[in-house]
Amino acid sequence: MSNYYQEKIECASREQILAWQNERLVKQVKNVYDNVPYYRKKMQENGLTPDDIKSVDDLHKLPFLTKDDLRDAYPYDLMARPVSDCVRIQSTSGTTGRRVVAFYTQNDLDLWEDCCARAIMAAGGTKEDVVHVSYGYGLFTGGPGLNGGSHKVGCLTLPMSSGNTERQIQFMTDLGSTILCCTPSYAAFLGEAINERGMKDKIKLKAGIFGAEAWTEEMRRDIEKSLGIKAYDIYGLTEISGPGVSFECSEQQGMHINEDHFIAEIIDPNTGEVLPEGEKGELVFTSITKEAFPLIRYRTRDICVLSRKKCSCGRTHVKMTKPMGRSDDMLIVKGVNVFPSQIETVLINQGYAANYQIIVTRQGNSDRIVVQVELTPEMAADSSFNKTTAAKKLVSGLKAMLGILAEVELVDPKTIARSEGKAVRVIDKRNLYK
Ligand code: DLL
Repeated sequence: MSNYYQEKIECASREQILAWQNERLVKQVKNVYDNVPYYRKKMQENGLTPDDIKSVDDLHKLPFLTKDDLRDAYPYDLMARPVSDCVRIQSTSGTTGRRVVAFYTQNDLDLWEDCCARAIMAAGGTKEDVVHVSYGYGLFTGGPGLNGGSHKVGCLTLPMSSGNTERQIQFMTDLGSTILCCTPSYAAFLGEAINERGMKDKIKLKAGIFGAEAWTEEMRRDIEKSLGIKAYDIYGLTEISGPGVSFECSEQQGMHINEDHFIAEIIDPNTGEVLPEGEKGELVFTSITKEAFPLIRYRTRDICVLSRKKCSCGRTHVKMTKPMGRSDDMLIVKGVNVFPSQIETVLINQGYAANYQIIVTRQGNSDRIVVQVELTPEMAADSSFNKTTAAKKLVSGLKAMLGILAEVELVDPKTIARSEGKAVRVIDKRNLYK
């Protein structure tokens, strides 16, 4: 068995974890102040210098970073190291306007892979395992992260990437894959495909590490049943490194956050006030060991609860619940981050008004997104207006903007209900957050 499991770190006392965090935070704040003009300016605007931050207790004084900051600073202005020190970028699944690019030094990659290795070990992985990675490879962090973690544990690693179900099943049976890493929706799909082909007896899977999108306990049970495995949740985001920011252990009750690398806070999304442990709010991370792209108090927009209740696995790092929703309007559809504003941009560019509704459903295990768009009164009155051609043009504009296929339904003017308050743009029927 690999001795990769970092017991001294993962089961350290609270005092030890705090000591690491205090020391690393002070160093990191000085680092960004000295090397990231964008953040230095933010600190100065708040009347702060690095001397004001002496321990984690002072963290709340520091300004937040948001996705808007990342966009303003795109691509290089939040880097704390020169490009020559960096060896990799990864990027979110968003599109041009919203794309987030994160940078890594070799050491950053090493620590990120450590986090993913911890997740694999927590799911029972050892060097005897055959790890089947069906997260996408490339800019998305899923494939590269779990791939690196699997190497660290010493597992035979199958860099499958997503898609091509026949090949997935063939490799899985021929090579005896024991741990599957992919999105929960793809795991459910593979489960169905394997059962449809009567191949369940031929697979040796024992565990799965699934994340990157919201999934329910019901979905977990379905996947566990259809693949005959134990299914573990894994959470992360590109900005903070990728998968492995937190992961589930054998208790399957919340995900341990790698507190030696990331300080987690829960805030009230409306006021920014830090909430006590156990309260529901927006998760905020400070990366205290990142070299190239260290983010201080980054607002994830994910809503969850933190808990320091003793865990039966022995790990002492704080646990987060599954995300219970988002404090912004981002949707994750077919694994891709979608903002209603992107859809609106396409509509406006093609001459429509902002009267639309986005309906997301799940059929079997695939997401379906339908955009209902009102014709303008001029379009409706114009006898030469061709609805089929117009809808096709919208579909292709949306494909270019979102990178996924969205269906379009053109409806008559004034048929989409107007709301008296905030417009209800999104109807998400998937009920993923419970
Ligand atoms: O999804 C990183 C990742 C890859 C995580 C593979 C786990 C496995 P992004 O594309 O930047 O990164 O998307 C990050 O996805 O803020 C959450 O809203 C959502 N998310 C990630 N993991 C989970 C999860 C990757 N386990 C955004 N449950 C995050 C629910 C999740 N939502």
